Amino acid sequence: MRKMTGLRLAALATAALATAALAMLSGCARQSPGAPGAAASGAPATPSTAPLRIGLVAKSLGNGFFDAVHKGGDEAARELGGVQIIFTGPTTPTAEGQIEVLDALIAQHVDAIAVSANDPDALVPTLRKAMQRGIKVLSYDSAVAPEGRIVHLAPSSDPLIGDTCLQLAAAAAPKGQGQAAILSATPTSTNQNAWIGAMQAAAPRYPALKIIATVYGDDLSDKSYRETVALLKRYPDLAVIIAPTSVGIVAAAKAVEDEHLTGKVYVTGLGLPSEMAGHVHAGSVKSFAIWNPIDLGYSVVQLAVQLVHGARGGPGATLSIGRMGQVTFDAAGSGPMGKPFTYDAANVAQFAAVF
Ligand code: RAM
Repeated sequence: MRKMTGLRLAALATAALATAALAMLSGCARQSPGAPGAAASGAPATPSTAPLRIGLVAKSLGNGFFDAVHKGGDEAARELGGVQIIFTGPTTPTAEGQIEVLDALIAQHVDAIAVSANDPDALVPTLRKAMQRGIKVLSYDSAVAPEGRIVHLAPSSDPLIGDTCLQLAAAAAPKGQGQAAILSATPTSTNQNAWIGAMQAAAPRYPALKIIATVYGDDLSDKSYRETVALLKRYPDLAVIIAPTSVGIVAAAKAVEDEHLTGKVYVTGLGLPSEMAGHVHAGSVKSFAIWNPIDLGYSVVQLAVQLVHGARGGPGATLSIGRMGQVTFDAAGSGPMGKPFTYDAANVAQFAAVF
């Protein structure tokens, strides 16, 4: 458990750094002291034009996935010029924490808000208020319900992600069969719930795999670890744990290794190569998948800037996402970017250097 405490501390330290960055920026007229954990970055505007400000909101701070999203957002801001990214989020992944952060961004009159939602519905009234005040609102990664945003940028299609998770689980399970359990993020997280739904829909195609439980680690390392240990004790015949969360998958792999179950129970799901390489090497993980979160952050900032400049978003629209090409939004105003990519012992080290 010692290393988990370290992980948690690392998360808290990152949040503290973000808060320190806010303290340093609090003298700046553009930065509201009310924005918890906000850090502003991006290219300066020309002296005569105020920069366009985009609030890029994470499910929580201290999560490496969103740090990579931030990196991509900054890249788009540099490329476009005159765009300032205010990267922010609550310290833990709750809708209440995000509402506080969103209210602070509204008070600053930012030009656009892009949010990965901890709850599809709870943020809607606050985001509607933002839109009424002329702020362009988008969700990315984890969707807000259509009435609370103009468009949603999905990393990939939900059915494809669900099927990929089951494919990897079947490949990991000894002889492709046995009991599987899902370790998710928070119970209200839009993206994980959609992916779990997609796994359930795909399950008949993998009849040798039996999904016997779904538990929630809330995208907190220590809770995810404890939930995994409890699963391992409760289901001694468990063959695979599927964690469709970059926080949960690391904690689950660590728990399997600490419980000396490497080689008996395998962990798969969605994770960052930089955080997973050690676990692939240790043997608790054979393979896992993810899309590039840097590209996701880059693309959502590209979209936000176009909406601010008057582009029409919403159902049926096709918008440019810079070096990533274009995205077309479906009837619900949701647009997928690409396909998840699979990592294993052959390629994980190479990508670990990127995200
Ligand atoms: C976690 C978050 C995020 C998800 C990734 C895969 O970092 O829950 O929303 O997309 O995992």
